[in-house]
Parts: sequence; structure tokens; C-alpha cells
Amino acid sequence: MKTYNVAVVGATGAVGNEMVAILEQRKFPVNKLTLLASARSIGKTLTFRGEEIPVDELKEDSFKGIDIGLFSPGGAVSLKYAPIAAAAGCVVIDNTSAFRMEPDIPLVVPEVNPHAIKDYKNRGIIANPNCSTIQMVVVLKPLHDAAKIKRVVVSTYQSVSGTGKKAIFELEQQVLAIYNNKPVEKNVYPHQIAFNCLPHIDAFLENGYTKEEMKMVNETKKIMEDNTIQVTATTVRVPVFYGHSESVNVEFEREITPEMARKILSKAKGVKVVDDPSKNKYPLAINAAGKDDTFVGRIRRDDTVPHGLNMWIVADNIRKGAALNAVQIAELLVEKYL
Ligand code: NAP
Ligand code: 3JM
Repeated sequence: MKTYNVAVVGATGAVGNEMVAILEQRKFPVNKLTLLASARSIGKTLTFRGEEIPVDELKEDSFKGIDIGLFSPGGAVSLKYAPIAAAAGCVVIDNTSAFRMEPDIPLVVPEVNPHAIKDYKNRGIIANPNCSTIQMVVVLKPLHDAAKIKRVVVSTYQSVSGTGKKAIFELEQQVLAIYNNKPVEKNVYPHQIAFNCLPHIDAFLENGYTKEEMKMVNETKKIMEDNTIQVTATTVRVPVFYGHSESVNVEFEREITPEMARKILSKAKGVKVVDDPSKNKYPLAINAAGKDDTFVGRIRRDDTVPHGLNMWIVADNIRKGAALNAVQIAELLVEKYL
């Protein structure tokens, strides 16, 4: 079997760590694994297939001989280093928002638009969508194919791991401080996140929305390849460690009942229907954490429009929302194109 030299850029982060684990779990055909992060991480190691691999500092000459780069070092770092890696012949799968909306860069969710991967040839870069977008489109695409979506109203309940390792620590520390009657320290978020909800993810824009909200609007249209779908979003950070939840209201062009939607979704790739309210069964973040599927439940009619459904969608934001989706893209890339 052909094997590939793979670099994980941002390897010491919440997403990068999970990428290394998933490459091993899914037996990705890795020849040599290179781990890259900032100078702060020199001296650290990560375990891959039982071997301790040192973390190297990301530099312009880091990509010689590397076939595939899985990037999650933040937008500014990707913006600089993804083109450098691509110029060295490495195909970059980038998890940041740096390139997602560039027309010649494919934005891919393997269950939804795997064919778009072929456009990696344009610039040597494939973008991985935002975590909240990924789990929503995995569920919406089969429903769109069946009854055509007109409009989506989504509100998210996003876990702190989506902000990275510092935010996971901040929630832990705040909970401990509160239980011990100590002052709460805030470094990552502008307000206390413990026992609170913040209607603020990423920066505010002039239109009153946040960047995170506009990512959901714009990325959904690009991945679903349909600019007519209207999307409006409210993104909220909640004191959960792993797993994003979403309340999604969908208006369709054509008739679609909750029963039809459940039947379609029970056959959809990467989706699990958990929808038995009489037994208190519905998707939960604590159950989705560590899993690969996207979970959907609470599917019910919205009677305020001719063809409307409400649903609750949950997934592990670090796996399907980031690292797993990127590795799935890499799997298709090697299977079909490299
Ligand atoms: P994190 O836990 O804070 O980790 C950040 C990683 O980037 C660390 O490995 C860090 O290295 C590295 N890094 C930071 N500055 C660097 C530099 N100048 N040069 C090289 N490496 C650098 O954050 P995370 O949660 O893993 O997320 C990382 C990025 O992935 C985010 O900023 C975001 O753009 C993207 N992301 C995408 C999704 C998605 O939905 N697709 C979800 C979450 C995150 P050190 O440890 O050495 O500092
Ligand atoms: C998720 O560039 C940065 O500071 C990272 C911001 C960020 C992003 C992003 O915009 O790339 C943090 C967490 C994302 C994302 O997936 O869009």
C-alpha cells in the first residue's frame, strides 16, 4: 500500500492532538509523521503508533518531502504557511477560516460534497468548514435533496473546546474557583463562562452579527452548492467541554413530514437519529463527545409555515467538527487523487 508523509501543523492544540489520534485510529497510511507547532512547544512530544514523536517549530522550510499537511494553527498562521507548504508540493487541508470562502478553494464535508476535492489542484489547499457548519450540513443535505430547503434559522450551543486548550482550562479553573469561593479569572472570554451563556463567538461585524454566525451563513451555501438557501444564525458559547448542540428550524419548498425526515436521516452517511422523547431519548453533547457520527433528534413539525421542521443536532466539535472531517478529506484525497 502506498504511504504518505504527513505533517500536523498546530499539533499541540486541541484539534491537532485529535488529528494525530484519528490518523492512528483510522489507520491512515502514514509513512512519516511530522509534528509542527510554535517555538513554545520545542521539547514536547506526542505519541503516534506507540512512538514518541518530537514537536518541531513551524518554519518556512518545514514542508520539504511532505505530501499532506493537516493545518490547525489559527487563521493568521495558516494564511502565511499554507501557501508556502503548497508551493513545496504538500496538499494542505486547512481547518481555519483563512481560505474557506475563496472561490477557487474547495470547502469540503465528505458526506455532502466530496466531488469538490478535485479542485485542490487550483492552489494545493482544501478548506475544512467551521465546526458548527459541518454538523448542520451533514444533516441538512439529505433533507435538501428530498424537499429543497428555503430557509434555515439556527441557534448554537457551542462547547469551550471549540476555542482551544486555553478555554478548556478556563472553564475548569472558573468552576474550581467558584466552588472554592475564590475570585473568577477571565483570560479567554470577555465574561465568566462557568454557569453562563455568551451570545458572542468570534468578533462582531458591522452588521451586528459575529464572524462565527456569518461563517454558518456563507459556508452552508458554498458546501450545499445552492446560494438560494437563506440562513440566519445566533451562535452561543455554553459551559460544556466537548460537543456542540444546535436548534435548527428549517423551511422547505415541498412537503416533508417528521416521519419522512427520520427515514431519510436513518439512511444518511455519518448521521444517527436519536429521537424517542417518550423514553427521554434525544441527542446530548456528553454522549456525542468522542463519537464520529452527527446525532439528530427532536424532529417535529413547525406548523407556522407550510413545510417546516424543527430539530436538534449534536456532534463532537473536535472530531466531526474539525479533526475527523479533515482526516476523512485526506482519505478521499489519497484514494482518488494522489
Ligand atoms: P489551540 O488548542 O489553542 O491550539 C493552537 C495550535 O496552534 C497549537 O498547536 C499552537 O502551538 C499552534 N500555534 C499557535 N501559534 C502558532 C505559530 N505562530 N506557529 C505555529 N503554531 C502555532 O487551538 P485549537 O482548538 O486546536 O484550534 C486551532 C485552530 O484550528 C483555530 O484557531 C481555528 O482556526 C481552527 N479550528 C477549526 C475548527 C473547525 O471547526 N474546523 C474548530 C476548532 C479550531 P503551541 O502549543 O506551540 O502554542
Ligand atoms: C474556530 O485565527 C484565529 O484566531 C482562530 C479563530 C478560530 C476559528 C477561525 O476563524 O479559523 C477559532 C475557532 C475557528 C473556525 O473554525 O472558524
